[in-house]
Amino acid sequence: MSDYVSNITLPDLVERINAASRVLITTHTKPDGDAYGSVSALTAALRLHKPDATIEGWLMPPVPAAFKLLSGWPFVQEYDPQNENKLGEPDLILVLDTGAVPQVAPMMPFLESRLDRTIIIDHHISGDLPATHRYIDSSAAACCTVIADVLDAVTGTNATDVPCDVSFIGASEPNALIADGVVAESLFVGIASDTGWFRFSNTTARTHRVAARMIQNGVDHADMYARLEQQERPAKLALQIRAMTSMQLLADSQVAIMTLHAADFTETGALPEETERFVDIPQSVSTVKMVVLLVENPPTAKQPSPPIRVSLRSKPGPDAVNVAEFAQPFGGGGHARAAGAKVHGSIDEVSEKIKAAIAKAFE
Ligand SMILES: [Mn+2]
Repeated sequence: MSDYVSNITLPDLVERINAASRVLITTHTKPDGDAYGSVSALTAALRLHKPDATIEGWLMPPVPAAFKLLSGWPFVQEYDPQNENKLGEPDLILVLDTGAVPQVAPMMPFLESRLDRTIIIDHHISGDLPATHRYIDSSAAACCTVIADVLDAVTGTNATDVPCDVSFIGASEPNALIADGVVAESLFVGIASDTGWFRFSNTTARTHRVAARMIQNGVDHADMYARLEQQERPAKLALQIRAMTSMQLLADSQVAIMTLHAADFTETGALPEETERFVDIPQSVSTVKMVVLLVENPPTAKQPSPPIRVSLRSKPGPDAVNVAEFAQPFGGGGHARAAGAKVHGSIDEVSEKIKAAIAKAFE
């Protein structure tokens, strides 16, 4: 949607936040670090700033276990239609890090009748949630960067869009809500998470300036990395070894394909969701343009013969492969650089079909 832009100014947004007495803050399903950080930072900060108001932060489950060990977790709660009543009637609803109806689907019955008092605060480029007000900054790497601006505006601090002058940043701190340790840690989680720890192309000088303020306020970035990114189970590593062992290079080493069988899960004790990021590993090989992971999920009572899960990735750049197009004949889809499909049949049958498609695409 091309009209997914702000229709209120930052001072308007601040005025509405200051005027509200029952505020509900929420975000998208499957909350990531930016969703968690935005909700916990804003909830904790507004409780400090508006001690007489009721401020609630809701995250839709499932919430990754690592977030529950962070300092912002006690400030939020897991969404349950039951706690809609406990809050009382909110006079302001802030939807953070999304403006897309499918991403807030479980809450739509609640939101639908309250769109007049709902404000989206987001950094994405599209959205279709018909909330009356939007504050959108698509140049921000993370919604947490936008939240930092909002908190500075709430307190009258002017620290974000200034030249990189650390003495200025330090001087501004006494007035800033982000001087609070919980707020600083939460905002850092969101910024680190949405920028791939400052590696992705969305990372700018502004991103680093905001993150620098968090570090200045006591965030230990190495400790945060360990707590967020080094939390896997040994079973996942055992499964990763099997995925690596299965790897074949095809089409003059332009494609890497890995295959995991149901037995690989039962024998290692790993879970189907623990294949996350395996597709990134073969991309370290210079010639590899595309990575395919084929997964035969173990059968469950609910799904006695689950489909084969096909995950596809392409490196960016001039040699990029459109993996969404590749997935289409298999009934799949996704993004140009990350796509997938679920294909019925035995793993050997699906593997043969995928390999034939690879040979054709790279001939
Ligand atoms: Mn985000």
